[in-house]
Amino acid sequence: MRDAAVFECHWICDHDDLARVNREATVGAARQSGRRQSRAIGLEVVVVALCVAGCASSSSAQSLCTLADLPGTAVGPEPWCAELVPVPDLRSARAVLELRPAASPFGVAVMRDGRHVHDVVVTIEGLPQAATLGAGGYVAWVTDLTLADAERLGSVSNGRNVLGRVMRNQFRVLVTAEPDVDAPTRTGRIVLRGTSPSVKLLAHRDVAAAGMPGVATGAGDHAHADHGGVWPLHPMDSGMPMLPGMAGLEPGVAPWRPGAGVDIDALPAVRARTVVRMSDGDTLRLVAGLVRKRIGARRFAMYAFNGQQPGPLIDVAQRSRIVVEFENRLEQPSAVHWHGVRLDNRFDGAPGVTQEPVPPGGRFTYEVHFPDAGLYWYHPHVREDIQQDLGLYGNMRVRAPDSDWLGPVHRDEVVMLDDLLVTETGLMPWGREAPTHALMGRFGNVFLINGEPDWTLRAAPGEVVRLWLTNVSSTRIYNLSIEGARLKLVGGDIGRYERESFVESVVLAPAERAIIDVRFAGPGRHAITNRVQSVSHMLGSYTATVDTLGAVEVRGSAAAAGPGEAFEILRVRDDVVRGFDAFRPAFARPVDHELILGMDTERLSGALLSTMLLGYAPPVDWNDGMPMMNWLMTANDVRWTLRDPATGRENMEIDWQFRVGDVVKLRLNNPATAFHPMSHPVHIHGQRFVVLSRNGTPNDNLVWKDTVVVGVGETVDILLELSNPGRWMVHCHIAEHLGAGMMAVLLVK
Ligand SMILES: [Cu+2]
Repeated sequence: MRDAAVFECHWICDHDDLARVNREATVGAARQSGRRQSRAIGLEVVVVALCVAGCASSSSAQSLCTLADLPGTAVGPEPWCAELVPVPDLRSARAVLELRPAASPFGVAVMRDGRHVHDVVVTIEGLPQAATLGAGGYVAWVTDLTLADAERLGSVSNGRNVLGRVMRNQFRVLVTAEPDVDAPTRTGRIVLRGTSPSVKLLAHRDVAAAGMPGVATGAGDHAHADHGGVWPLHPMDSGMPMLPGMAGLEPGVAPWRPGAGVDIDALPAVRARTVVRMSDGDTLRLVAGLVRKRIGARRFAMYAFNGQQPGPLIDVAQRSRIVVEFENRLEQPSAVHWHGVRLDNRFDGAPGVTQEPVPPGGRFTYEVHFPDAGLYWYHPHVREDIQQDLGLYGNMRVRAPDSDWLGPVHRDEVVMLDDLLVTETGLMPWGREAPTHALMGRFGNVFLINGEPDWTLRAAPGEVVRLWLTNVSSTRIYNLSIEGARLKLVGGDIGRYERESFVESVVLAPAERAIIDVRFAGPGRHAITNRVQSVSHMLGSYTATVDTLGAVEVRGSAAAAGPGEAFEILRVRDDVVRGFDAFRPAFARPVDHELILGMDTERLSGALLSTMLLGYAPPVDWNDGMPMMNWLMTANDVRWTLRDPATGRENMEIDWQFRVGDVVKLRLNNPATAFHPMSHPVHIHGQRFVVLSRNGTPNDNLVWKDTVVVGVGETVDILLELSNPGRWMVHCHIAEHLGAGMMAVLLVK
């Protein structure tokens, strides 16, 4: 079983270190972006202020958020920290609010409806004895923005106060002097008050559109008509207004759709996925080509493997080796990457790193071996923003020798989650020369489960179905739940969790996997939903949003009892726990390497930089809160970066070298001070890692992973086992960020 002392030690030794590193990263990022700003728009004053705040000494080393020397300056990473200001006659008092993400097996703690779950810490100094104000003591409250709906957080005093849990989008925190310190309702005078960082979601509408990316279109004169089409209007969410100056703009690349000049009726109709059960040594022919697909009343030319969306489900036994003869019948070069599989480097399918791209009409033979049981997937590693989005994705399910590896269920369903961006006139075109949507990634407006817009699962009352989930979207993070069903989380990217847990929703970032057992109760039709709190950067507001992904029809006679009884038991997987034991001594080791996630702003105009500076970045991007700006920005306009702070090198300039057998601690730092900070799902090829901590809070339920989402203002420490020799990519799995340069290579000798 797990050694609590190791975690305790890890927690304590990491915490001081983390507060320091976070401040340094903040300062570093401010300095770096500051150099660029100064050249572009001369905002030295802002930079100096940021640096002073970042350099301020900590009065509470245990906290991420610190009482700064100057009032009104930054007190820590923006989405997690805010200042509480005193009322005028108590100027000596100061306080800082810290929101700590609650523990979650997904790393992102949200309610079923998408509200983030925070543990609140308030650090206070300089409050006078309550009696001097005629009060019995001080109490902290959380209220809505109008000060109504006050909810008691707890009594507080000078020092660090760990308070209750808050699940609100935007809120205020008050400290009052109460006659009765145990009072359940607020009657005393306010002494300190502040707002959640999310209140800073300022309206962009006040900013002129002069600095927008993109090029102006002439009325009726479409500059790119020769390239097979024109840019249609970008679909907009209702309630997501467009800036006045943006209506006449389009991205600075040509629009592109597949199948130009091809008669759509001559294309084969897309087929449903088949299961291909393969034994050691078997060969699969895998052909990427065009298909005709119908969604609603419309038909589109799309891509598919072997004519199927998703591509064939490869079902293999652990430790087997298969041969895949890939043929590219697309209009563009391609290659196949075997995501999460610790295979031989030369078959990793990373063009420019492990192989040349396969030209149209070309072939490549892959040998894939499967050392780990679990759920994996394959997709092209060339223009993922186009090829993966058009339907080139499929799963591999790797069976463990132990038939009871995951426990009994009635049956299994392998489920791929996707979203597709569709306009009035067809699929929204992609950028020919470079990806569009380079800011936030391309969010779709039609949801697909296993390629279908109206996927329906049939189940019996009491049935337990194991869902093997993969998120194949370009950028969308899901918060999935199923009405009328209970969910038990058993597995993640690479195998099982140490401990099974009941969850009310499943958070899945691009390329992540989850294995959940779902128990259905009474008969009826139940929606499979994605529930999030959507942000509008234009309005500065949050909206509860429910996307319906599919449905479950529960009917017929009740399912056999056995799996239903097993469902109620939460098992601790001792063999998984023991498997981590060899690595536990390394959990507390110093950080070996660090990557800072950010954006290079060299190519941006000064006016655009100034609009970005005003925004608030939520810790996780659940929706496209600025669809026009996002669409117009291409990978020619922005460059996303992984930066090694030790050398200053970025992306493909990074040349880290390791030896097989090395176990290294890698720190992924996503400073809130970056320009347009955004959550990034970071993927490492051909190896496995375990998430140790987020902002210093240790992970208490381990699972091997290959992809981890790093929220804005977050520092995620991972322990990376380098078991597999070769040149391996590390990159953001948002297709448009990868297309905008956010990648590096690790050499393992
Ligand atoms: Cu990214």
